[in-house]
Amino acid sequence: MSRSIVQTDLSGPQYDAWLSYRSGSSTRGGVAKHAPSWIQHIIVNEKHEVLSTAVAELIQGLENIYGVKPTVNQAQSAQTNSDAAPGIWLGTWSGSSSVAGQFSESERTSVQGEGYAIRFNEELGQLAIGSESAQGVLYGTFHVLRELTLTPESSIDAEPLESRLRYIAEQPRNSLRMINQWDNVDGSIERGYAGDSIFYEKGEFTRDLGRIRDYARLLASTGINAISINNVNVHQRESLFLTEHFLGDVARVASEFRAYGIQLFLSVNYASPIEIGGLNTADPLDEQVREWWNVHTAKVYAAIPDFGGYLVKADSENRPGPFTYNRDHADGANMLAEALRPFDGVVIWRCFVYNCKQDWRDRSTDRARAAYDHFTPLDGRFADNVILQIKNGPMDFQVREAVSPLFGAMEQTNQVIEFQITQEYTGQQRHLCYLVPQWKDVLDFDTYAKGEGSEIKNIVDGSMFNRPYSGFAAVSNIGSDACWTGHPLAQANLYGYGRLAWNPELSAEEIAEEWIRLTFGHDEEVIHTISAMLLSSLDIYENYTAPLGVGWMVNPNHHYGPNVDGYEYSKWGTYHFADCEGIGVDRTVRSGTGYTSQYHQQNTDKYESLEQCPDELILFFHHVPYTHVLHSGKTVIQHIYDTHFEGATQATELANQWRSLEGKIDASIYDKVAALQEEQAEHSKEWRDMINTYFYRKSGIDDEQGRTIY
Ligand code: GCV
Repeated sequence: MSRSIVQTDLSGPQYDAWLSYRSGSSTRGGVAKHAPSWIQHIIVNEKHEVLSTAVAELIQGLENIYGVKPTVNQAQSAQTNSDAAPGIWLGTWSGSSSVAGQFSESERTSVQGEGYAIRFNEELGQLAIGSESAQGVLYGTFHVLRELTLTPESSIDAEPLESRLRYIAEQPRNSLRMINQWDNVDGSIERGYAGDSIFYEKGEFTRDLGRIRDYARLLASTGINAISINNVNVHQRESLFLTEHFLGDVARVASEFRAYGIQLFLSVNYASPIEIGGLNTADPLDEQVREWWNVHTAKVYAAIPDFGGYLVKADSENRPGPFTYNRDHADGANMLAEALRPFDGVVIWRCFVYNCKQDWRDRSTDRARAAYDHFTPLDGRFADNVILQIKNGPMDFQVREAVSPLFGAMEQTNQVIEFQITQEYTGQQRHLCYLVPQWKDVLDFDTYAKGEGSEIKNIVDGSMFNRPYSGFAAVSNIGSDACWTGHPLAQANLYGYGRLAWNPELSAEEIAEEWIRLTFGHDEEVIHTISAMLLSSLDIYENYTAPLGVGWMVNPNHHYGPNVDGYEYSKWGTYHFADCEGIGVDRTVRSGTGYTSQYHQQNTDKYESLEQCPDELILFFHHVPYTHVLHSGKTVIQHIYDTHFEGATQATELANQWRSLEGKIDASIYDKVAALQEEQAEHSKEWRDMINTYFYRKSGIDDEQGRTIY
């Protein structure tokens, strides 16, 4: 039976993902006898769409976990429910005195907005889930369901469930927790590796809103509260999303997400006034252009009163932008901000702006420098409702690159960090690559913007510079595939992203274990094996692909598979500069592009110095001979050989680890992952051999261990 609330053809554990709740029930024989009495009644005394969602989720979850369908007393006056009645009480502070009464005033004020508090009152047999907002109640509800699923049968006796729920209070660390879809209206997904779009088909919006709603519940269960539903590369037809032609469809999708507390955004084409408005300019200072945006924005809000705002990719990779009119990005963003302000909307303006028509002979232009050079001079000029969206690194979502120096460089500007959940450069959901450890490294990076302790997580949560808007955005990895993400274990990245956006202090290990238990249950061997696979996967992928932070080395356009010189002589600015003497990009101030100076002093010093630069980024910052000795004691060339042999061996081990779980995992998931791990093991050998042979021929230096290099 599908766990989905709405009817859909898709069903089963792949589709249900971490919301199957079957891990709780599968360990129970005679489920109902373990159901505590308080789960049998749900009491809610307010009418609110999101509270109704919370109730529906509770019913579905409890039924799956305990085999008992709770009764619901909904939207009745408080008098008809005795305040002493046992059950699960849901409500907001202002709407439900019964729920509010379970918490002290200081407990209530300690959780604001989307934060929530949970209390189990043993005497009354009541579980109260309360918040200032309906969204908060929904998040609290998902927390309770998670807790119920995460409590294995064996530990229920040891630690009663009720004591785990005695008092919980959570507050999201980031106000914006956003997903970006790169879906096109023709049904394709730019950099999508899990089937077609669930939003569009053949130039129109899908009629299958059920699948969209199921996506909304997955996202909301991890704490996501915003989504942009179309590709940042906005083509002609998607530009029409702002018009009557499509606004009804956009509004229908918005209402699916609204039910789960998720606000809808659109990516917009900067040149819309020309492309669909009939004007001959998109100059941000032109009165007609400004008026065009004002009028169209008002129409969007007429259709969707709680619309979030616009996401914009401008002057980037051949997309139009204010540069055409000799205006800067503050002029462009502020024009849209003005149109959105009356409705409390925001502009999310991407900083992925660089010269994509470079010449490899030109050693002074450095793509890594571009975002900082373009945007830092504009600090203080952006309207309050503009947020800059900055990729985690200065290049483009490589398996290893430095962190963007823009974080901490613009004290008067709202910033969100952009991650890529879709695995464009990290194996395209054909290879296993759990990305949470990479994101953690970035978030924990100390920028020194205000001295020691100025980690990126404290900048993007808005606290360091006291910014009104802050948070996370990430490119989604889902599509129409039955398991959503192509590789079933890639669900862990979507789950992990949401959990980290809510609480960046969670560890990669904690998130992995939580996801495994929710998805696969509590068998210790399953948990141990999958956890080991996930946690080693990023290093393994790095081992057999581009070495030491230099990046790329992929086939052009589709970006899958090895091609060392694939981008070396092209215009994209993604060079490794390998010759017979050495390899790497000199980004030092002393002799290179000067990129290292974009960091605060402590980091500039670290990266500028060959001695201090960490091994894993040495080729990102320095051009060195193959005989350069790393901190590890190995030469660069020997490191390349060793990691590539090791990486391919490790990829084979991943396949073996998975095979050891046969019979312990749902067969459809088992088979799918087994096939993918075999493929990864094969493809890692191709990477190994292409890279090793290339550098053997370039350097003429033998492998110390005399292994086969073709
Ligand atoms: C949506 C990279 C990707 C593009 C993507 C771009 C971006 O260049 O290859 O597909 O475009 O990043 O982030 O805008």
